[in-house]
Amino acid sequence: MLWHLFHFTRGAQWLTPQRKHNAMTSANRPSQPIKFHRFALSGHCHRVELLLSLLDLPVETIEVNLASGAHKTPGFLALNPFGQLPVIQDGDLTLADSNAILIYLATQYGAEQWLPRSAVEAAQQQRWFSVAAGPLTAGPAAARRGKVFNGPVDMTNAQKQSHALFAVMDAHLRSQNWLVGTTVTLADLANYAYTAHAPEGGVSLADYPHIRAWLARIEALPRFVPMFASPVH
Ligand SMILES: N[C@@H](CCC(=O)N[C@@H](CS)C(=O)NCC(=O)O)C(=O)O
Repeated sequence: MLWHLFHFTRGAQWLTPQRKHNAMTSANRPSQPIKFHRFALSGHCHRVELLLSLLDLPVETIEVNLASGAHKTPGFLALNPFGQLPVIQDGDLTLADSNAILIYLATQYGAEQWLPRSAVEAAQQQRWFSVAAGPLTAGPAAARRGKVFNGPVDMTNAQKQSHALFAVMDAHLRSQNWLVGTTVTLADLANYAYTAHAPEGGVSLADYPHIRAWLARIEALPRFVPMFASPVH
């Protein structure tokens, strides 16, 4: 509790009064906890965990062990035929895909302030979702999968793609605090975990001061929760 209060006061400077209010209370609450199927070391899952926490929504977390193939069992494939995490179940709704889940939660639970309003900013947010599903996954997430999970990854290529992406992101964040517009949006949450944990894949963030400052701004948000850190070597 004290930890949350500390983060609330540290991060509140980035929020408008309405956002400060909504960061602590949701206009609309689910009648029962949202079931959240996840793997704790997955950055795709972390972005959902982060928004669930920022919105202070009730959650029942269901751990799915990727290592044992639990995501390819008939029971799990009935939830997501693509056999991937994360998945949420909210009442009668079953929904997969991390970025789709972010949009759903923000829209459904009265947290539109996380969504850009203008056509241009909505499009820019979508562009950063595409970055999260594209180069962020092919670069930093793949390099981390190779190092942390010994996955079959072309490390040279993944690390090279990571630095190409981070050079663009760092230049973008030189002149603005957030990826889209002037306040934090879902675009920032979608790109957070695999960027923050890139060093676990042998991709240093030392040359990207604007990215590091942006990560710190996200970590200062009220009710921020980190992803479990893996060793860097
Ligand atoms: N587009 C999906 C990708 C999710 C994804 O790649 N999840 C990984 C965990 S980080 C997974 O379930 N991998 C298992 C597999 O693809 O077999 C999303 O954004 O949710």
